[in-house]
Amino acid sequence: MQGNGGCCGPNCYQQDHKIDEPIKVSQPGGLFTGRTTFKAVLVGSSNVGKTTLQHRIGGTPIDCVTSTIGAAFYQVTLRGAIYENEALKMNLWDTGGIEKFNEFNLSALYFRGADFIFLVFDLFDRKSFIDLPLWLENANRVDSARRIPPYTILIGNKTDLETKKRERLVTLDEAQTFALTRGLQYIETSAIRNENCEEIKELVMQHINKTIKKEKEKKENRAMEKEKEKEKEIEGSSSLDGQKKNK
Ligand SMILES: Nc1nc2c(ncn2[C@@H]2O[C@H](COP(=O)(O)OP(=O)(O)O)[C@@H](O)[C@H]2O)c(=O)[nH]1
Ligand SMILES: [Mg+2]
Repeated sequence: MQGNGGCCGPNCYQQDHKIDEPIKVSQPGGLFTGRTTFKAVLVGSSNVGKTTLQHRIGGTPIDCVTSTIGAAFYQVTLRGAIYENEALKMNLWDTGGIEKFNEFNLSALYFRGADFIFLVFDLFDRKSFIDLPLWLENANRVDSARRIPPYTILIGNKTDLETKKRERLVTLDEAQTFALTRGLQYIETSAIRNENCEEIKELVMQHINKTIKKEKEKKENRAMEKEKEKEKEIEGSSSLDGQKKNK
């Protein structure tokens, strides 16, 4: 999955960052337990700050293989992982700018198996907020058959532009209501000033930890139910034995 020199697209920084070890990319989607790699995709209108956010979140850039869909991803290490000895990785995909020409129509390959969607809008570009449902529709349309829907974090970007003289064009209340009614997590950032960008990773970690915990509880409950059923069966058969002996 690594780059091999000169074939990289506009988002490739391979020359600047040398990758020494082959990077394992495990299959995304499905249960979180036992997984070490997760997939996240940046979505939203052009110019809202997706690429800047990707750079802020950081990681090792990986490219080339993705040139067919005009996208690139960074492999980000997640700290505070639930597995003590194993670092979790998040492959964070950027659109590579194709949303400019292909609005609300990012390819299925881009979304396939995404565990997280970072849905970005610009607090000073009203249209980028109005268009959010169309981006959500795009994401759901291409991957509607999946069992576990991706966890979506709505990101209102460019908080730094707010001054006494210049008011934001999307209020906090509006954005929070939008997120709440659709079950999304909401966060505001300034990618340019690197404010609140680390918190996105924290939200991701929190969700991973929560999901793994839930999966564990579910598994334990199922095991307990099986145990109870077994006990019932044994009780049933031993009372039958007793009846036979009494005869
Ligand atoms: N003031 C401000 N500008 C930003 C911020 N994030 C990105 N930009 C600028 O917005 C423009 C578009 O950013 P870019 O990351 O390319 O957006 P994309 O098209 O969504 O990938 C660039 O000029 C960035 O420097 C931010 O938080 N604050
Ligand atoms: Mg971009």
